[in-house]
Amino acid sequence: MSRLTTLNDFILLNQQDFPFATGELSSILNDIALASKLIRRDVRMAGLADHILGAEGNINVQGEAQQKLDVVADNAFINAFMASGVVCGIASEENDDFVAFETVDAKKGKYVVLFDPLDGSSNIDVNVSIGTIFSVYRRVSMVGGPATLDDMLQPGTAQVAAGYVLYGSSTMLVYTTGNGVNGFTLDPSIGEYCLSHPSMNMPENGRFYAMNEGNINECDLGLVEYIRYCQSRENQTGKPYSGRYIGSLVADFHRNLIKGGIYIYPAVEASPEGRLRLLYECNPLAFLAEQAGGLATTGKDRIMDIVPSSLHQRVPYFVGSKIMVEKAMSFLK
Ligand code: FBP
Repeated sequence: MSRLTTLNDFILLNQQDFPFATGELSSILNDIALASKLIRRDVRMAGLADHILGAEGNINVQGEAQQKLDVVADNAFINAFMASGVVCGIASEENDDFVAFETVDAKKGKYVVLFDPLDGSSNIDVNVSIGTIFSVYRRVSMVGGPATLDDMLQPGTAQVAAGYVLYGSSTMLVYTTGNGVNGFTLDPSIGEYCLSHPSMNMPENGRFYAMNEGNINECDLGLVEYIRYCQSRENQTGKPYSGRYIGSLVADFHRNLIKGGIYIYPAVEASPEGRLRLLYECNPLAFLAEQAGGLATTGKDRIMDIVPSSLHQRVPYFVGSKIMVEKAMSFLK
């Protein structure tokens, strides 16, 4: 039987691929793995432990009712990064402002991490797959000083690593450092993430489309036409595509990464700029999509070229198989 490749093995084996290889990025990836194991433990206990299910009682900067698990997950990641000594600051969906870590060690950190600690919050209480999304940048501010807003507001093209954790029937960590995309499955019996999906490639075309069609009457006419095309026999399969919308971006993205497909969250009346957040939802998955041969756009522009203007800015999002995203954009044109 071939030897299992653990996440740590893989990181060390591939460290030389990373231009600034000093082991610091490796420790950030290991911190993410550790925090995700703590969250997985709570996710699995969700129905049995009072401190996990339901609303926390606060409204976050997004105007959404914070779920207890949102806060548990947020704290798990902040604690992991604060203790690392290589991360000088973070920004997350659950915090109004970015957080610059105060300790002397942390200020020496060369990286910032932006993350959505718990994606798919509306699915927590109904036992549907949820996830964590993360994006890592080298700071642009002076090492030794506090992290700044400029460190957070970098275009997606400046990401040095990005990925997600999917808490589903199994727990998976999928990430890129700009040298392809690899997936690791957590083996609970040994508590290790093991390489299960090496060199992931998103099929160029697919037959799954994911969109909240409850918004269809508020969409751009071109998009309505594209959804009709997906439901027609005109597409490359000669059969209607299958609609698959889990309502957890990470889970929908993961399916499309493996089987091919498109995920769409357009600008709608309720969210004129779109619903999804550029910095810690769209940019990290765009980096993965492009590294796996897919595309990520606003319907017009490449997501990773956008120069961010605010921490929680939203954008319309079209991500998935190259041919499907190009087709959707042709309808929007
Ligand atoms: P959260 O990070 O707050 O969960 O928001 C993102 C998200 O839940 C995505 O995971 C999902 O695809 C989308 O919003 C669902 O939105 P809607 O309920 O409007 O379809």
